[in-house]
Amino acid sequence: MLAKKKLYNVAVAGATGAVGRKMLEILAERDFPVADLKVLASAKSAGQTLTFKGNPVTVEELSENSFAGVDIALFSAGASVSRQFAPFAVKSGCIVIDNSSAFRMEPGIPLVVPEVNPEAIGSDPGIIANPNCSTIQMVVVLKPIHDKFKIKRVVVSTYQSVSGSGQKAIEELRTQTKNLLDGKPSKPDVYPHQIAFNCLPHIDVFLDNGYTKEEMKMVDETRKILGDASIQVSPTTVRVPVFYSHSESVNVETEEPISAVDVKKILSGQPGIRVVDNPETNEYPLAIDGTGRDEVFVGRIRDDISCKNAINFWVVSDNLRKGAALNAVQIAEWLIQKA
Ligand code: NAP
Ligand code: 12T
Repeated sequence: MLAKKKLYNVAVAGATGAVGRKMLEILAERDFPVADLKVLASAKSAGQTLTFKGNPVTVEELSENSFAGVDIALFSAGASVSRQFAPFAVKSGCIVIDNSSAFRMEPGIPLVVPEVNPEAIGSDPGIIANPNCSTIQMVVVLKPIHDKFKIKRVVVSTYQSVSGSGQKAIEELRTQTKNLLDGKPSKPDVYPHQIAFNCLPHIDVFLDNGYTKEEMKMVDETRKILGDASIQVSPTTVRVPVFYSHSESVNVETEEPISAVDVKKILSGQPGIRVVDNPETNEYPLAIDGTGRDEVFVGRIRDDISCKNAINFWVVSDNLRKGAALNAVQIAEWLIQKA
């Protein structure tokens, strides 16, 4: 376990990326007790300057020797980088909080959303995995429902923003939109098709069962986080031309009788959740309202008219914050609180 200290040495691997930059921002805004901060990225960024609490920090190339003296390492440089370097970080005695999909489903590696299953961290973690962004915002809402009504089946469709696929994708939506509005052609690069003015039912790679890897992450990670392999999950993950925040339409069928009225009540008091559900005044969660906020927003909570013991809802959260950087920093906060 982490030794108790006043201040901790922290490293961010992938610090120049969309998630890494957000990690620096959130560490600063929550006043995480940082002694020394190492910002790590690929060789091409070494020497660049990032800002932390108003001070310049120089990017270093990530290497096997980056972690000497580091207490906590936040990784968000992709799965292959995590696979290559996280073991060296652990060997140097630091705790790794990994944002990639590399270790999430490994038995013995905790997969953690602090509002849902902080106990999974245990007493001696080496690597702690941060779940996929789409899974995080869904399980924050599913957990109190599961505890009370026991979930049998979840059918979910996602409306995922381009920031989920990184800095280059944000740029692609911006330039493609501008070019097309200016009547100029614009070739897709990050995505296999035009993303501006379009919806792509394809996130991550296709698997043999016809689902995408992003969809199967939602299936497997939901079961692992909620600790119940019997929960049936059928996702369709869709990329939409939105810059920040993912939205999801979720249908949940439960063992016990459930009603929208009960669910609204139960969700209202939960940490990390904000119910926004006033159809009479056109109030429901919106991607543009969720952006820059920490909570998971839920609305359109209603009984499923087609099925007994089932409800529908709409859930929105900032994928770079709760879906990635904020959740990772909250895990780090849990560690130092327990140290
Ligand atoms: P991004 O904007 O493309 O940033 C990628 C980062 O990784 C950059 O800092 C990049 O450094 C660094 N990097 C790439 N190859 C590297 C290497 N060989 N050695 C060292 N650093 C390297 O992507 P992003 O959106 O921030 O996502 C980063 C990763 O976080 C993703 O691949 C994914 O695994 C994870 N992620 C997780 C969630 C989640 O759901 N929890 C959400 C989004 C992303 P340079 O600038 O030097 O290239
Ligand atoms: N393909 O961390 O493209 O597993 O939005 C997160 C986001 C993978 C992940 C995306 C992805 C992850 C995306």
